[in-house]
Amino acid sequence: MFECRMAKDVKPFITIGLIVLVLVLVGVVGFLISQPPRQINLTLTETLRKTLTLRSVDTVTITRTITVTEFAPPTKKEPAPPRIVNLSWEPARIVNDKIYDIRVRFLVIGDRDPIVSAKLVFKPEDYRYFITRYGMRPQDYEIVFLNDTRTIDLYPVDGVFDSTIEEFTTTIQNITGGVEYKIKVMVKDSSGREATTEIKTPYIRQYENLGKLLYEKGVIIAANYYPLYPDPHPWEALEPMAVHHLLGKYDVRDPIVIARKIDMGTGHGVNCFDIAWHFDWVIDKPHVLQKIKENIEAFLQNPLSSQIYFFLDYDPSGIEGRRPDGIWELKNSTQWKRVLDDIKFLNSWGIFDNPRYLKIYGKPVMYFYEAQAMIGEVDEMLRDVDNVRDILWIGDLVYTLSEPDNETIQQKKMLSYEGWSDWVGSWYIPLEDPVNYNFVIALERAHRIWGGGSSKIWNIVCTYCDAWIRKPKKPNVPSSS
Ligand SMILES: [Ca+2]
Repeated sequence: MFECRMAKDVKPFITIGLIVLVLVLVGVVGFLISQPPRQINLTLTETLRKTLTLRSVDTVTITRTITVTEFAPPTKKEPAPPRIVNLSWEPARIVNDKIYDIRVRFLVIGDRDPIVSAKLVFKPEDYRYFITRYGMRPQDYEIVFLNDTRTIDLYPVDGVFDSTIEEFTTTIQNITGGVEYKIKVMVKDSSGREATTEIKTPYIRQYENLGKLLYEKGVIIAANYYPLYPDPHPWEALEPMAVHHLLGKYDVRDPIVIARKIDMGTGHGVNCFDIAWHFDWVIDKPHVLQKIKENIEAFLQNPLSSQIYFFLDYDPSGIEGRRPDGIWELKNSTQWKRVLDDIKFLNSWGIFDNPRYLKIYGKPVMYFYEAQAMIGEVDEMLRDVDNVRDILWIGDLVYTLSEPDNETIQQKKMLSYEGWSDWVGSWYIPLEDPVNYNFVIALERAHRIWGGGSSKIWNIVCTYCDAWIRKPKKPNVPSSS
């Protein structure tokens, strides 16, 4: 009874005490919630969760526990590898368009530890697709693309590896060229963390531009350039070929092929490409002509094309009325309508106005293939062409083997053009002495006869052609040869 009485007396106090305790605990939890998360004592949170069974408090506790986990003090962060910044190059020595030396610069920024090493690898771009795609012979690869690879240990500009930030610069000298180069940089910090970055140069010439030097001296040397292969003209159509192209059966649109041609040509004195425009196998095939146009445009878009001149070679196969003996006797303008259409097309294309199109006396030059087969109203035809565009025509007139037995006719032909050529292809015609063995004598004889006593001439050599320009009408162009 006493115990019951005691319990009865004490019960209200216990109830009040429990309520007070719950309120205090709720207040404590509320206080904790209002505090910055990292100040919460995890042990206290766990204690509260174990002590209290009230669902509402338990929920609050769990919520805070998750929050505490999110905002817990960060674990120690692993430093990042160093960063390579502003890797760049610039030419340091250029002679006649050839870059011999380049200067490379970059900055390295370490995250925590000092930089302890830096290395640079300078190596040619890989062009082994010439072997797989063009059929270049593997043994020719390193004959064409010389393996000029350098590995250079670098030291900071301030001389010491002692900082998280180091600057580097180096000069690569006497570059072989003939390729694009990769410049790869590798750096390391004192904890062994590494970083690598790579850039690529444009095509760097192998040879100095000797063609430019000759042009400046008034000598123009041209080589034929065929914008045909393999589309629209497959290489296979040329088989069997007596020679291997070092580059294989290349694509004339390939920028490396174009750069190699310009580099090798100008490096050996050529300063002009005589681009074959028109051939009898593309007559009346507009899509083929369009392809040739695109191939020429690929040439003109190449960065090296600004280091050489060019002009177009014109094939007159579209002229009507050719006789069985191969002669075109021009009698009326309907026969040369095709020539006018072609020149109109070229003029509207804008090709003559390209700054690298060869001009003599301010006129765009064209080579008139088979001019020696034209008789009759040649002057009238060329006058009609002049009304579309004033062209300086080099007539394909004189063959080394030609006998000038009718000089009157030949001299009249010459007067129709502002220049004429001696096609020296006869040297490979399988004839006996004297022409085949005394080619130079035969050539000099032809020049003496056909040169007509020109004193100041342009001398344009087009592979198998010597082109002669009559005595300049104006003295404002290079005229010595
Ligand atoms: Ca330093």
